Amino acid sequence: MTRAVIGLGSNLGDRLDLMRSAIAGLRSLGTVTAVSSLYETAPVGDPDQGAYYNAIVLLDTDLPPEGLMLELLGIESVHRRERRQKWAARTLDLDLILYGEETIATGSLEVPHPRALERRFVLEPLVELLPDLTFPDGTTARDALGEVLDQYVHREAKGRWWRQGFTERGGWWVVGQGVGLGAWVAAAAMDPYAYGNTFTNGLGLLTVSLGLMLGFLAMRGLGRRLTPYPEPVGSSTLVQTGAYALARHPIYGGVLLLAGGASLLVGSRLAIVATIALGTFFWTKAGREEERLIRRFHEYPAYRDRVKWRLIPWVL
Ligand code: PH2
Ligand code: MG
Ligand code: MG
Repeated sequence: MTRAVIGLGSNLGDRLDLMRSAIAGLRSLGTVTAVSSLYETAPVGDPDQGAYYNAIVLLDTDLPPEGLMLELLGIESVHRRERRQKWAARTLDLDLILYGEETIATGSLEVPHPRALERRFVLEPLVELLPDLTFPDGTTARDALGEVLDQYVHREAKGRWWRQGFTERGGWWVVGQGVGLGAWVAAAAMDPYAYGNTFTNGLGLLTVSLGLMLGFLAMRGLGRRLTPYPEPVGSSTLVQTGAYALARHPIYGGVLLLAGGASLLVGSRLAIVATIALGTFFWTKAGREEERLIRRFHEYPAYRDRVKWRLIPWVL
């Protein structure tokens, strides 16, 4: 694990939303251990552009510096960054400021960032997070900051400004999912008309096993990309293998099989009704998610043509 220092900047479009979405993307590259306050800063370089939002993120990552840089470029391009000319206004700029204690100078990558020590919009949030930081050449960030106080920065927001809002994280869809699962548990636990025989028990056990298998495989395939609602951010790729080669939303499918099988095992008709309701809900939620995924992954329509089943292979 190496601690990387990443600088974020945005001066076009919905700046706050872009910064939040970028941080959500960074979380797929390692562990975000700290996020600075949000600063509004006067443009450095070409003065003929709007004010920036800037912030610093600390990321513990296993990616090598070149790999990390490629991922940062990937996140930029997802956010419609166009490289028309150097220092022009940009929707999102992600700069690798420091990578551990390393000094790197290859054709495409220079670390520490060559202009970091001259820019208050980098140094101010950096000193906020790491007051005693020293650069590999021996300069302390605090001393460097003392030299650039003529540049304008204003702390716009501190605290958890970077948390994505209710809607971005799924909003009522995620709440509804919790309610649906709770309703199923209540139905299974309270149903007075329990029944059961060897056939339904056997079928129940088989279905539960298939559900666990599908859900487990899918979660393992997603790894840290697993979220309650797919966030169309980051440079992460579309998972199309494993359980995702069988169904497009295999976790929902797994949960449905589990609920259906357990309903049979418990012998609850009420729980079977709740399972059908849950299935309808997952079907609709997955459809909404696909609209987001299509916008994020241009290969999604081809994937959908290839993988027919939305929730459960060969069934739904
Ligand atoms: N980035 C630039 C050029 N100028 N000015 C501010 N205030 N903030 C930036 O992030 C910034 C800039 C090139 O990357
Ligand atoms: Mg920059
Ligand atoms: Mg850059």
